[in-house]
Amino acid sequence: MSQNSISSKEKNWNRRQFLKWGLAASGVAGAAIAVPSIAQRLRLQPVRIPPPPQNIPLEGNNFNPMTILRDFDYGTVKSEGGRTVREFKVFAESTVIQLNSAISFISWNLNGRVPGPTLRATEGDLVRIIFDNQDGHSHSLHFHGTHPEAVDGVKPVRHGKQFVYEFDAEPSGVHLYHCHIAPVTRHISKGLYGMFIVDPPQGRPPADEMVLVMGGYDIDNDEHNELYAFNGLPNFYRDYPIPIYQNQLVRLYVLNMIEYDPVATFHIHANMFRVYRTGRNLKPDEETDVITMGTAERHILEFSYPYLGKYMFHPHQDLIAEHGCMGNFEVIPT
Ligand SMILES: [Cu+2]
Repeated sequence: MSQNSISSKEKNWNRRQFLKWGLAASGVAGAAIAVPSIAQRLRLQPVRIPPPPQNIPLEGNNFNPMTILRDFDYGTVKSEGGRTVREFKVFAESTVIQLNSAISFISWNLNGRVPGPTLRATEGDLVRIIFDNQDGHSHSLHFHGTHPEAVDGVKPVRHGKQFVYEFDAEPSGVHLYHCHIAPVTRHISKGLYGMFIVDPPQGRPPADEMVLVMGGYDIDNDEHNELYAFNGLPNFYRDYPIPIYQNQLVRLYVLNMIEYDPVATFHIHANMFRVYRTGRNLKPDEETDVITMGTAERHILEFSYPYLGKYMFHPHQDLIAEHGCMGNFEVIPT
């Protein structure tokens, strides 16, 4: 959208946001010419999502992190007693994941992928998760958010059994679910976790939305991680950068599910992001370029890239990054 087509009202609003978010760090002189580019960043253009790269070799895996990235499971929608019900089917099983050319790993996972499906509802919906444990071990699904004890998911669901978790989707924000059977460290690090997004009733502004879940793999059962990954496979987005369009608002739902390490940070190169902590607010809490997350912490991060090129993202504990938690955005022209 050209500068001329932005109304004066929008210009004023953009300027207020611009000042509020402290984006004028480059100085007053920069602010005068920066307004149109900030306006571009502020959703005044339609959302454009690049087509995913084709012909990515799966190396023997039956899931693709490039698909997981923008894959949201809204469930089967029904209306019961005048309210919206979202029914999700989740099954646990064991599968071998090829973590790299040398290391294969027996994962315990949900719906055949690590992380499990990104379940998504709107605040106030009734969610019904039909959990089918097809794995040889007992597992459960424990959701974060507000719900009664009976569906808190700490009781084992034995091999071959089903359990139905049903509760109101609340509160809005970005949450998670994971197996809660002891030792939880092992059940989680084997791959039994996923994201649970509860959208606010009014929604969020249009954006290129994507999910990044950080996980660790304890290959030799020594309670230390030897490998790490975004969305299941180490170094996948390092080797296959995520395409995003220049000046397109990106909304990143990021979750730290790394066991055995107390915290992981998340950092993007050559840019800043706005942080919506736990996705609980429609206004940003801060702007930064690195955020620290303990295990199970999650946030919404928003940003857009003004310059073309390839930019890294990774935890700034570089040991974690160097062992698989490394990726790139490829900023391409619209
Ligand atoms: Cu389990």
